[in-house]
Amino acid sequence: MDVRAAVALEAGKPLEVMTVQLEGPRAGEVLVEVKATGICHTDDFTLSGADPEGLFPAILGHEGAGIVVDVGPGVTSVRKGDHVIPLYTPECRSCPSCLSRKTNLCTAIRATQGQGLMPDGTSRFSIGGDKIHHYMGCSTFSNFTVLPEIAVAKVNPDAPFDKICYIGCGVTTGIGAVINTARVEIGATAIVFGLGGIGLNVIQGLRLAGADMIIGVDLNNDKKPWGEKFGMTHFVNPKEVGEDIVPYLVNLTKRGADQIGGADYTFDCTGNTRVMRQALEASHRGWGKSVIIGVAGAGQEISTRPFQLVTGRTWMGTAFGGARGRTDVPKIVDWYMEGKIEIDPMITHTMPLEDINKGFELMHSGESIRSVVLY
Ligand code: NAD
Ligand code: AHE
Ligand code: ZN
Repeated sequence: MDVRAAVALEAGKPLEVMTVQLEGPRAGEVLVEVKATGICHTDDFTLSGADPEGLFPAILGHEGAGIVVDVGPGVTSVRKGDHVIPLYTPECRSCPSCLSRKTNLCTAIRATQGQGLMPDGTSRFSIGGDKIHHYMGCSTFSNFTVLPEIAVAKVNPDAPFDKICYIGCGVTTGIGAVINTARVEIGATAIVFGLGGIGLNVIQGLRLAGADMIIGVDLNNDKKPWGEKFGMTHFVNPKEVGEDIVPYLVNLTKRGADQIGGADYTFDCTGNTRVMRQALEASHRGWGKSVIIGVAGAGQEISTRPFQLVTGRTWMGTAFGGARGRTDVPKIVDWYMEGKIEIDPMITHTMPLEDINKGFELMHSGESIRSVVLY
């Protein structure tokens, strides 16, 4: 069938909206009509050419919501008409990783997904007979896409697509990093570096978990009211501190008789490796946990003095907030429907597919929190 998609033809170039061909679902696959998709910083990262796994031409987008319109042979867990969220971290429930119960990183289809292909090693997208790569197993910058059955979460059909698409990445990543990865407890102190589409969801996750002191760090002062809206108690702009940010933050978090300082939990939501080091070193001696969420470009590495770890800090990372998609995503949609979490105010801009490049510009200028494309 002919579908409308924003195609990444080359690294560093704007997306091109065009008609492309999509083959129907094969065994174990589903055809989804995408109704809405968010634009995540990771789409921009891959489009920039910094992603070691970046392939071109490709149809990017991994934060969508839509309706199943067809299923291939053998599909049993979803049917036509189901409302679903595509999962870039699938949940097969039978691979060694899923069975371990120690990780959400299902390995069933990771190899082909990283090559921009469906699990059988082929692509469903083409233009004039030439292959176009899938992206993160989702390709939601197309009004129709094909996904493996294990990579869709069936959700409440009353939930609005234009809001719950954000649960496909940003909301789940931020809240999940707090709840699943760091396992923050009531009364904790925390520092969140980067108050964008992910960082604000870390902040609302910290509020949900009952953290006491929630410090937000961003170079952009416009992010201060945004952080406060979701539970941030203190804001720090590194450009205005006038000294090394680490001792400043350690001093700000001094508590108790020993007055050592450092936050119980810190989160990098910038993708900047220098910030990742600051986040680790601003965590508390003896027990601080620092979670890397940001994605860094090809060739970049993190470093610190091993003494930072010898003295009890833990450096950890999270993908998709440690969430098991088919199990956890429907629950997060329900939390939204029950008013336990907020999404609406974070979706600052919406646009038709034709204007998708505007969404990337708004991200670059820092004007948007999340832009959502409505089909
Ligand atoms: P965003 O562009 O919306 O937000 C980034 C924020 O960081 C902005 O507010 C910016 O002003 C701030 N910032 C940039 N440099 C900074 C610095 N040196 N110090 C303090 N603040 C700084 O991006 P986003 O959509 O929130 O994504 C954030 C990061 O998380 C990206 O690297 C993205 O690729 C990554 N990500 C990871 C996962 C995962 O599963 N691990 C999921 C989604 C996104
Ligand atoms: N492909 C990149 C890394 C990109 C990356 O880390 N992706 C995250 C999700 S970011 C969502 O916005 C992720 O889930 N990683 C785990 C995985 O298996 O891809 C690289 O460096 O090669
Ligand atoms: Zn994302």
